[in-house]
This record gives sequence, C-alpha cells and structure tokens, in this order.
Amino acid sequence: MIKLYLTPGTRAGRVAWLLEELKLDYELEVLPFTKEGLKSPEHRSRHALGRVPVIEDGDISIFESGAIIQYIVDKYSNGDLKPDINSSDYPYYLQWFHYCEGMVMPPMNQIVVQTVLLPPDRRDETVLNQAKNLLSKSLNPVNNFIQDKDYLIGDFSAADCMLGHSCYMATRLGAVSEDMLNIKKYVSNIESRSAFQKAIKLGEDVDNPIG
Ligand SMILES: N[C@@H](CCC(=O)N[C@@H](CS)C(=O)NCC(=O)O)C(=O)O
Repeated sequence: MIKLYLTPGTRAGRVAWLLEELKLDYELEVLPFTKEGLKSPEHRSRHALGRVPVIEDGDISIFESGAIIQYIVDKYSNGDLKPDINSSDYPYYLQWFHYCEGMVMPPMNQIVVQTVLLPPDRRDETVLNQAKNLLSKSLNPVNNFIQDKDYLIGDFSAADCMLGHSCYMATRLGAVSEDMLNIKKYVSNIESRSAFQKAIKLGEDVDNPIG
C-alpha cells in the first residue's frame, strides 16, 4: 500500500487528491510544517531537503509531486486520468502538467516566502511585487486556455491535480486577480469535487503553522 507523507496546505495535497480520485487505499503520515516535522533525520532520509510530498510504495521511496503523480497514474489508474499517448490531447496534457512546477510554482514559492515564512523584518516588498507580477503573467495563459472548459484536458485529468491545485493555492493566496474569471470558475469546479474536499482536509487537526 502507498504511504504518503503530507503536510497540510502544501503540494502534498495534490497527491492525496489523486489517491482520493482513484479511490486507492493509502496510509497517511502527517508532518507539521516545522523544523521537527520536516527536518528530522528520519524525514531527511526520505527527502534530503526535508520536503513533502514523499511516497513509499513497497521498496521504493520517491519525492517530487510531479514524478509521484505520474508514477501513481502510470501504475495504478488503469489508463484513467490521462489521455492516450496517441491522442491530440496528450502533448497539451504534458504541457500543463509541467507548466505547474516550471512556471507557476516558482513565483508562488516566493510569495509564500515573502508573506509567511520570512520574519516581517526580512521581507522585501520589491521581491514580493515582482513575484506577484510574474505569477499573474504565468496564470494568464491558463486563464485563456480554460475558457469554455471545466478542466484542462477532457473530463478531468492528473494535469488538474498538478496545475489545478496550484490555481487553488494561488486563489487562497489572493494572487488571482478579479479579471481571471476562467480560473475562478476552474477553481470552483475543483472545489466541488468530493475527492478534492477530502484531500484538502487531511491533517487539518494537526497543529500546523501554515496551511
Ligand atoms: N518541486 C517539489 C517542491 C517540494 C516542496 O518545496 N515542498 C514544500 C511544501 S509545498 C516543502 O516541503 N517545504 C518545506 C520547506 O521549505 O522547508 C515538488 O513538487 O514536490
């Protein structure tokens, strides 16, 4: 059975969401977003940087949310949640799947650093504004692409677990501007999914400084 190491309010929610969509049994270990939770020798043995998500599946232990999502889909979805490799959707599935960590998350990370993680006296307004500007630019193509669509590819796919989750996080950070109506609708479609609702609540009872 897959074991997921999850910190609430983080990218680990993507993996929990996918596992819930696929109705797979899994074991959960919740790690708070603290030094003790993420930087313990035990967790660093799973991820040298002390980050989440990490999964274990039998003998394997892997990190990187995109790799984990791809692994679970390839191994356990019976062909669901991704287009066929020969379909015209497949390249776009890959594009949006990877656009998430490649283009959307770097400025979002910076916003979290500048608004939550750094102590107030070390925050930099210029860096924060640059990150907000870049995030908004990065979300624009997503907003355009999902016009008249409920999800990125087809009915729903693992690309939504990646990029859709980022759009949800950007919304929570207040970084989706009022005029990005398609992203707002997309995020409300995501929020209406029971698997998402369940995943996003995991670990909420644990004392966690972010989330
Ligand atoms: N690219 C990695 C990023 C992993 C990552 O940075 N995770 C954050 C939570 S969203 C984390 O564990 N942060 C802990 C820290 O910065 O100490 C992935 O997609 O898994």
